[in-house]
Amino acid sequence: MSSPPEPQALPSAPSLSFAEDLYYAWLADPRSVDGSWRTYFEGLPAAPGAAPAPASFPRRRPDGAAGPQPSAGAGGDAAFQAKVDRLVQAYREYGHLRANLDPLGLVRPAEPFALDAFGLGPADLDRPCADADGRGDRTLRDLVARLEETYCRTLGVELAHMHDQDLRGWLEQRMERTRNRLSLAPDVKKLLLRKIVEAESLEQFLGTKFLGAKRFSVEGAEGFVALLEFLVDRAVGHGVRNVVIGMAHRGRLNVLANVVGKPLRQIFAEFRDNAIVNATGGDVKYHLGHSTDRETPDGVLVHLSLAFNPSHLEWIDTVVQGRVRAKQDRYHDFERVRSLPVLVHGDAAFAGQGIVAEALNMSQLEAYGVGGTIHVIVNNQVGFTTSPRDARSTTYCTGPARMLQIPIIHVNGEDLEAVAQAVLLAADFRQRFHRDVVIDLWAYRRHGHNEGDEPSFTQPVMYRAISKRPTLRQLYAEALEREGSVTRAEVDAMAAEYRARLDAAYQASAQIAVQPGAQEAGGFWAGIKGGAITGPEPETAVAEAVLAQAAAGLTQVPQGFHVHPKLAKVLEARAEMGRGARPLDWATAEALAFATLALEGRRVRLVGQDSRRGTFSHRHAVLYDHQTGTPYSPLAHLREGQGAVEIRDSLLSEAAALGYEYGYSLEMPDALTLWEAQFGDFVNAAQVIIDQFLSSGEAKWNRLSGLALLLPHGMEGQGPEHSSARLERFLELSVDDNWYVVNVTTPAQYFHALRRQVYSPWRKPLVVMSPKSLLRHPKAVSPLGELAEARFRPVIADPVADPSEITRVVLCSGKLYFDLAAAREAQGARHVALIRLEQLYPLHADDILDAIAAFQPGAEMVWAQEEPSNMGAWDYVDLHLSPRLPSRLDLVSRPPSASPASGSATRHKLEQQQLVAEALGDPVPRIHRTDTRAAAHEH
Ligand SMILES: Cc1ncc(C[n+]2csc(CCOP(=O)(O)OP(=O)(O)O)c2C)c(N)n1
Ligand SMILES: [Mg+2]
Repeated sequence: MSSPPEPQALPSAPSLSFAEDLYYAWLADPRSVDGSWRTYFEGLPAAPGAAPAPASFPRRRPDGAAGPQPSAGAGGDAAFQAKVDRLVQAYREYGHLRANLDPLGLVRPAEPFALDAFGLGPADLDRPCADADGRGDRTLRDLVARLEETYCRTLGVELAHMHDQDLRGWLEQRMERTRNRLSLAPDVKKLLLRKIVEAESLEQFLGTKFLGAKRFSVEGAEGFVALLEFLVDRAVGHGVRNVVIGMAHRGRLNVLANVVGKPLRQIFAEFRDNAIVNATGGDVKYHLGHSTDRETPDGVLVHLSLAFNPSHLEWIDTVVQGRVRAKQDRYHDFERVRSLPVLVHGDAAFAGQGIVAEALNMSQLEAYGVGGTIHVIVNNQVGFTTSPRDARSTTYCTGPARMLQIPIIHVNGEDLEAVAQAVLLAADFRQRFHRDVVIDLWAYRRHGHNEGDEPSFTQPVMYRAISKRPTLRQLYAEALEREGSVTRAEVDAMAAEYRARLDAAYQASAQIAVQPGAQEAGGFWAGIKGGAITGPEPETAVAEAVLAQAAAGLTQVPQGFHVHPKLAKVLEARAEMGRGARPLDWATAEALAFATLALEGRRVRLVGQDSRRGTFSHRHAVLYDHQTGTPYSPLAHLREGQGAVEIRDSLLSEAAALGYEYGYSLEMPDALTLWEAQFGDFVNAAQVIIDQFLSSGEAKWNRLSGLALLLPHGMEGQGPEHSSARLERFLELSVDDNWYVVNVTTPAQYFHALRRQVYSPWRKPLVVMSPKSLLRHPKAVSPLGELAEARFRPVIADPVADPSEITRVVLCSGKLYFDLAAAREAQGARHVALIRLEQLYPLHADDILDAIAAFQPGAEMVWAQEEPSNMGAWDYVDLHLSPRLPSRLDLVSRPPSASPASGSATRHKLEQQQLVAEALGDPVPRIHRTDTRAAAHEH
């Protein structure tokens, strides 16, 4: 099938949108375009003397005027042409419903369009007409044939949801001019066949050598492996040099072996389970990732990574996107065209998991753009045992993607030329428009969900059809043989050659031990490590002169920038703090942490809900011109050549947003990456990212992240959902130095904790129970000197005047300290010492013991927390610290509760007063029971 001839060569090689703009300018006034373009447009095959036929919908025009009205076609009959235009539009919008997509033939295409529904009849077929693009087919019959081929063969493209006419027009032109078909050269066909042979052979080999082992075979969708290979090739042709792939279980081993190039012997060793007992637990083979540099046939090097991922379907999506963003930032890929995220989805997962919609919604946001993600859905028309009718309410599994101005390309996975066209369209669209694109590859699943599963219990009809279906390798090899592109002997040789590789690798695999993927070393990873954290706290102090420079920068705005009158005072106060004229508050210490890192050339990225201003209106890291609304961030303009500082508001998501920053941090071990929750309470909307990635990523995959989580935490009478970041859950997951959990009490401590993320050799996530009331608490301040001299202190001892007076030691953490200190002062309770556990994990028990060593051995010991006894740090402290203390540790807390806090501010106050009094040993009558340990045990 050849494409229609071009009318004549374009005068130069412009971008299509430029040409389109010129075209509309020419329509409005032919003299407005220069001579060669005028000649070109005049030569377009429209009716002589008439303007070229218009699009069947009003296109966006440069001057904003309405599009041209339906005009006479070649036959000079405007009414007829209008009917033709409607027919064209129907093909464009609904043609995909008629495409033959299901290789099993069980999902039938819709009925052909009836000409009479458009007021047309058979007699019209031989009438001359113009198509909607003004390029002209000779007759309606020609036009219909072209539209049938374009939209209704084995490729169906959804674009009716696209109202951006520039994008849509480009797609329509691309598809209609090529009839949506790519004629493949014989060597490309052979390459695709080779991939299919490899895909099938690997699965069959695994199936026989490791009988009954789960491998989540790609069989039934082998075309996917060819698709991915072709996609990488096409992307490289567009200048892409980094491809990061995120995908679930199905076909993963095949992608690892046959696309990403993980050595087969390593994969077989994992099947043999030659595990060596190592410190970390590792992961199952079909979750492991791999990276490699591959050379394309043209000699171009491309870096391919398949991300490690958990079972949780779709939760890898934004992790991959965050990684790609970081690569783009690091390599100054400002157009975001040299690194490409490819996300591979299952049909049930794409339709079902809400994080997909979150990820799609992020795609055009400045904070998150990656220049477009290419999504590929391996649509085997079933999810475990669940049929599409029970898995989604949308026509296609791609329903959620219709929210974007992007094409959704449905393709029959057994027609490899259509698959190749789908890839071409997708890659070209992404590179040109920097938007996502979706390929829905229709296929089937030859076996059950896994290889031990019986699929005919639930899908008997489908599996009868599958059992009769020849494999894609058979079908494609036969087709190529028939057309003479390949001989039977060549196919046999391909298979034999690959089989020999499989056999050799299998032999070699017996001697290989399985180890978790090695963490990267060298380059920006040099000196960075995982594992046990040892030694003293790293140097994080900053010379006063640098602090002064940083502080001065924080308050600078460009000439003519109108600072909000109220913020002018805030900036002035910050300047004073920077000069040491008044103590530092929380926001200024944070800004100084960011600024000093930036001055030292480090990158800082903070994204969270309303983080630019700060939920509690304390940060003001980005200022808005009071007259124009233009944003300006002094942090980003401290000096030439500083590290980039990017502080952005996130979309209203926790799951996708946190996953994204985690991904970013994986690629930026030399930067400070932070994510902030609105209130810490909402972080549980991202629990999967915490459980599956942050806490366990090092143990499972040896992947290191230094992401900092800012989770506003603390009881201030704001109710059950504005009080608790669920400290207890983080502590429950704390083991093997997998992260830091802090609940610090001073701005200086916060400053050092943030800088430690970059200057410690250990790269670990940091969970900050960040404060709300302390942001403005007059006592929660630090002298500038604490930034210039000290370093992070996991424990803050109490420098009481006379240690021998102490009969009661209260251990606490976070903001409660200030309530206790105020009450102690008010009561003149000189017998009470307050020791602050600034870092709960890793717990520095020795420092705590040092802090109490000076006191009398028989002193009472209390753990005081604001949280109910079944929450907060109590269980953790009791388990890990109590056994090491010289005397019994008692608990003072709120009583156990299903909800973190009361809805009544009054009750909160009463509870807090009682709690504080009891912590200090004041035997006040209580409204509630306080022997909460006993109470907890009674239940
Ligand atoms: C978040 C999540 N929920 C449930 C599961 C269990 N699960 C594993 S595979 C699967 C079906 C997936 O179907 P689909 O997305 O169509 O992929 P396929 O297996 O068909 O390739 C389910 C429900 C999971 N892995 N992740
Ligand atoms: Mg499926």
